[in-house]
Amino acid sequence: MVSPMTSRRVLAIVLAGGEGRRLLPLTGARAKPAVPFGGMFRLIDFVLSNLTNAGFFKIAVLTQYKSHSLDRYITEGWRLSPLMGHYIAPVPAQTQLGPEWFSGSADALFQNLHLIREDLPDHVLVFGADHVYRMDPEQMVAQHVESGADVTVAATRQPLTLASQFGVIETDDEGRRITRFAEKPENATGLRDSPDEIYASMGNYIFRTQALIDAVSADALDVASRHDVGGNIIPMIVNAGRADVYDFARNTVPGARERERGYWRDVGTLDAYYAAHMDLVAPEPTFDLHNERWPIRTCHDQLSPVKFLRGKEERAGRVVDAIVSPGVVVTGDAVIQRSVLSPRVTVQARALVEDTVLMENVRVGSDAVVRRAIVDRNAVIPDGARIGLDPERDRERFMVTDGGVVVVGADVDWEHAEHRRCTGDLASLAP
Ligand code: ADQ
Repeated sequence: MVSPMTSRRVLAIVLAGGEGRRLLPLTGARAKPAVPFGGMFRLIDFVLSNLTNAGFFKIAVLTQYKSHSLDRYITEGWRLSPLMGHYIAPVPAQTQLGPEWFSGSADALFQNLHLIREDLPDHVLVFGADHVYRMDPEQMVAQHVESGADVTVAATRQPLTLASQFGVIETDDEGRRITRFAEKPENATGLRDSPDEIYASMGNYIFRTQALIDAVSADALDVASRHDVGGNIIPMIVNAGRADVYDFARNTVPGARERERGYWRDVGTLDAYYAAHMDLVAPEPTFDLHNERWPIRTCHDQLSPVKFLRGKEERAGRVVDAIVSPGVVVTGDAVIQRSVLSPRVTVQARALVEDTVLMENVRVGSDAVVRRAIVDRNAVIPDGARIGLDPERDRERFMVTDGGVVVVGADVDWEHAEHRRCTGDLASLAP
């Protein structure tokens, strides 16, 4: 693919093999990039939308962990016309140099160097698949091409308290060249102009092709390496070559409100995942899924329109500050606020759903209360159940995060004993 602004040949590689342990139970049966987000989307939709909106249509998606449904989703949902050489192709692990799975993200790149050699790009975009944001990658490519750096790393300011979750970047006085890169350091110091913040790598990189080939090939020979892009490849280039930073705060996309500028969320933990959903339903959302000029695309089966039905009492329900997906049915007098309802959710009469994320095909019974919760797909909340009101009782039955969010696993059904094994005595939840 020729970059529209710089006329350079560019290949995009999306790293989508993350296991997402800290998102369990949501990643129990699916890869992290396949985790649903915002009702209609999956996490991988954000990076693929950003790349294709910017005109990058040659994308290899490296998958690994629980990749079956992710591979199918990409193949069926994100298929591009092969005309003009366009493709978005999943590349599962285990298909390349022998039977081993990739041991780390750098190893995944090393095992797929043939993709790069076949395509002969000038530059390779290596982007993560787990983040919620809008970005025009073309603006980063333009800086990278102009500077001649071996690698350019996208970066954003994050709280110092989160330093151990990120690659932390130190730069020269101009704020351009990376002088130090520490992957997930335990003791980081804050920025000079803002001591409570660090400059964090977003896990999105652009490499000069030969610099990438040299770095991952050298890393593959290093038996002590963890074969990790952030942990090994970037520090190697910082020490031996030229690594620059791209300040994400400068990036703009058409149609986005000013308050969305710099919005980027690593939804790697359940609390972060929940908080990013609450950003969507805030009265003035910091991230708005509606933007026809930079759409986030997704793929779904045909779904019926949303239905709001009158209950027996002839009173209508109330839905405010909520995202309601197609196929949802809300019956009489139910109240839904500050919540995200995914496709085919059913909410029965007089139920209260508040500050909650309901995934696909969840059923909330009549008179049930669900508050500050994430409910995974197909779960059935019985009539009159109480979730999110009594932390002690919730902890007996479900996972409750440090931030106090109750997480109800997929396929939970109070009616069927076999599910009690993983979720406790669900039957006792009903009054
Ligand atoms: P992490 O997200 O913790 O930190 P990692 O688990 O390697 O790093 O995931 C990075 C990306 O690579 C994700 O999209 C993941 O799905 C994917 N991935 C991981 N292992 C893979 C494999 N073997 N094959 C294919 N894909 C794989 C990284 C950087 C930090 C940075 C944060 C930002 O290392 O420096 O700050 O991202 O979130």
